[in-house]
Amino acid sequence: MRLSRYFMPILKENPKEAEIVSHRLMLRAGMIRQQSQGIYSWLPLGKRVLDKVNAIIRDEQNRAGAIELSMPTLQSAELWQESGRYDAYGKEMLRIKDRQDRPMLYGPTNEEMVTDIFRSSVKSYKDLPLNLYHIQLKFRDEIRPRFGTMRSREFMMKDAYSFDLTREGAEHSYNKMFAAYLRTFDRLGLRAIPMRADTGPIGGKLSHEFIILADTGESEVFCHKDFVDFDIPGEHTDFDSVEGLQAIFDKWTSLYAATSEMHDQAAFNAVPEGDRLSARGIEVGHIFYFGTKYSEPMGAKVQGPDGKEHFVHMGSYGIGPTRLVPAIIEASHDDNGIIWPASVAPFDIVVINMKAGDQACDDTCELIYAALTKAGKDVLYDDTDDRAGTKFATADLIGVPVQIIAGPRAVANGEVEVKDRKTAARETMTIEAAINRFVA
Ligand code: 5CA
Repeated sequence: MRLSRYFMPILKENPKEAEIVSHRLMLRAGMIRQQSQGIYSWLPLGKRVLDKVNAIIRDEQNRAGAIELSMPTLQSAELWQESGRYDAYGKEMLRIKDRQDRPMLYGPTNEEMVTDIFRSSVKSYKDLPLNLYHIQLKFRDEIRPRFGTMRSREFMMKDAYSFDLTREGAEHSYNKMFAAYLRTFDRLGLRAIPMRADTGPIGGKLSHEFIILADTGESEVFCHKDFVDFDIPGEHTDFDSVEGLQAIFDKWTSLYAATSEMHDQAAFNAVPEGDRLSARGIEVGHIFYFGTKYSEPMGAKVQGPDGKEHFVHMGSYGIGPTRLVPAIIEASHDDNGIIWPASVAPFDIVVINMKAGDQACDDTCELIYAALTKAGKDVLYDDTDDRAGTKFATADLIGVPVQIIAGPRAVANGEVEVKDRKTAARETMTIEAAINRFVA
């Protein structure tokens, strides 16, 4: 992508409305724009990051055996009247009427709709277990939308829904998502700790929130500090192994970890004082097991091996991609801007032409840009005629992991500089060496 032809509206000034660093940096880097309170457009740079986050989420959902579909944002009120949640959900639900005066709503979550899909076609235990997910916009009319896309009214959610014949089966489904979440957040460059949590309007007795420790987090959390160094389940984890996944779950729940709603001070006091971590955190995921809470009122049942009908046991599993992007920034930035983990960076490399219009600089940059693009890298080429200082500041602000800098003096020697955004280490090398480093 040539910067001169791209749309990346950088802000020079610090936006006054942003209270936390991630919101400030997302606005300054031209990633998002607020359209009305708590409702955002994702501008091209932000969209690239969001897509990369979603690709990792999708990859790990698929690995764990979940199957992607797509459900609409608008739902009929009837389904919610069946489950009994239509009145209970309260003011957070945006209620709408269509031209025939039929009550509709903008979905805050999809338990009812997915249960309706399930009951219309699954009739036998032989079709279980089943886990269906989608990545779709949701709307919750939050009282206090704030911190940009961290807590917005319209937001994106990956929501998965599992169906099993028995409670034991449902626990295995829960453990699959538990392990998939550990892997997902790790690949996003984050350390997320599962904590016992309040189930709120989704219901059920068992749930875990996945929390990233951050000073700007909205949740108050308490946990054993060893979680910070626990091993993440590997790429070859067998998601069909009941014992294997139970062992992962048991290990990751063996020490104290709870959000403030579930906090038990006496149990926390039993943790040796030096091992106690009492901090603030960002909830990036939440998983639930709620048994037959929706299947019973909505009549979602299958025939079991005993020939009888059984209401299915369900769980639901949410991740907030539009919250994850600012959460990653909270965890990884410096005074100059964002520092993206390579896995979600909007571009892999930025090529900075320090003197656009100078034939040697232009030729060198074109050569590098073409070679790296051909090798499958996402390359941003800063071919604008801005001052070098402005270009460096922009490259640091948008946090691309590698900068290849071509200035007239180095280029005259057949060389460029390669700068690592995170460490700020700079290396001078031949043009060929710079290309070869990234065309492995
Ligand atoms: N149906 C269940 C799981 S599929 C559910 O709705 N769970 S939830 O309410 O906990 O939301 C799941 C995730 O969505 C949260 O962990 C959070 O990451 C994200 N999320 C929830 N509300 C917001 C919001 N207002 N802004 C941004 N992300 C949000």
